[in-house]
Amino acid sequence: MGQQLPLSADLIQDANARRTAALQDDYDSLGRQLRRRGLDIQAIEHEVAAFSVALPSWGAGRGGTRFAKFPFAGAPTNIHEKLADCAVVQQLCRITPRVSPHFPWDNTNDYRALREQAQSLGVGFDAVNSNTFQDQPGQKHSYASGSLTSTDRAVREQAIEHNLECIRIGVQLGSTAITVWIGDGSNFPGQHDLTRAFDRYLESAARIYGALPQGWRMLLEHKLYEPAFYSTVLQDWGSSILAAQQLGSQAQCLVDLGHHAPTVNIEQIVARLHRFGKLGGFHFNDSKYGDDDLDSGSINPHQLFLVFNELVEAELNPRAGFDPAYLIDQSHNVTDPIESMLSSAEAIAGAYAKALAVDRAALHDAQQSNDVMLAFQTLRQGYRTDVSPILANARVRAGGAIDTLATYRASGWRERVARERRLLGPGTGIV
Ligand code: PSV
Ligand code: MN
Repeated sequence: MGQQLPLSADLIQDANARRTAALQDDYDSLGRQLRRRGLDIQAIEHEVAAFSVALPSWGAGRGGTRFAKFPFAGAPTNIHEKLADCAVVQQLCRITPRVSPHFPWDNTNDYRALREQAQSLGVGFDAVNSNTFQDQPGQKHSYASGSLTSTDRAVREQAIEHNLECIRIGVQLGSTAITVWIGDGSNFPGQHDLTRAFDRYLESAARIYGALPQGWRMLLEHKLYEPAFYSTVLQDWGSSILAAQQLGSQAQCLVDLGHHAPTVNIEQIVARLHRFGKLGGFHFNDSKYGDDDLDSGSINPHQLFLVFNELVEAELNPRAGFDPAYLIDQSHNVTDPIESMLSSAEAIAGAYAKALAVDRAALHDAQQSNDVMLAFQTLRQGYRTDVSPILANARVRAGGAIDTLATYRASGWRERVARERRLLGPGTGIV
């Protein structure tokens, strides 16, 4: 099947033509600046061009909060329309070539056809996500008292079977990983036997792990709290790595940036997980208080940079199985989700480019000689670098837009699909 990308290539080219001279000017100036620091702009651009982050199918819609969901004209109403919106993001920014589906939200009756549709739109599929944190219409057993960790064997079996079904769908879509996040936990002290609940998690997770096809990974996602507010069964990276170690080499830990207490040093968690070969992937978002919903890099871009600083170190010192799956996971409440995903992809790639703009040799020397201020300033110099010309140049070379937001708005995509798609009503939010 041939490719039929959602936006016209001429539109992108015309929009770029008006901005090419300014970009070249900025790129040359940054190149000179980096050269004075002993860094090669083309080498950094090369790394950035090889970088990609997946899009969440659920991020194409307005996730809302637990209080409300505000509908907007042209919102996608099914996985096919979500794919089309994600393809718009990819066509403009060229670093989001995969979509991560979530089941049963993205259920459809022909996954072969879905895969073909994705291919023709210029995208593929990333990790599949299971959902045992909600009851579905017609479901036999409720997850009100837990899923993989329920005290009721029949509930656990149902939750396990759903995960196995996700793997089977994933095989058809060309995925090679399943991300398992459960909402299981307790709201009252005494409600759960904390040890036995974790035992049941390990037992259920082992059944899912046992069904992994060759070359697949199982990514375990921990979360401090919510929807359970006293304890969650997989609450932190400690529980996560213990489970991943017990399950085996195909199990790794997934770090969702919003799933930690506000002052936790996430970059150090990244370093620890990597040290033991258990850093499986990321869900990128940002958080001001305790949410996991805000756009990546919108609140604490410095933290994002420090995470990527550890990832660049990890690339230089890879451990067996190091191949982190990067995914945006955020809930867009008030923006056009395409605009949020474009902005987030840029923030994430930008944090990576800034980490690449650190003079590593100088940093390591300063660390080794305990020159505290020089180490700090060397790192800070990378963070201060305006890497946007590198990102824009990499986009253009791959066929994307210099100014993704302006080009998207000029395309009239949302207005066009608003005429074609049925309007979703207001609703309650997602987790
Ligand atoms: C839970 O808060 C989470 O981060 C998990 O990754 C879910 O699958 C996702 O959000 C979507 O609700
Ligand atoms: Mn997540």
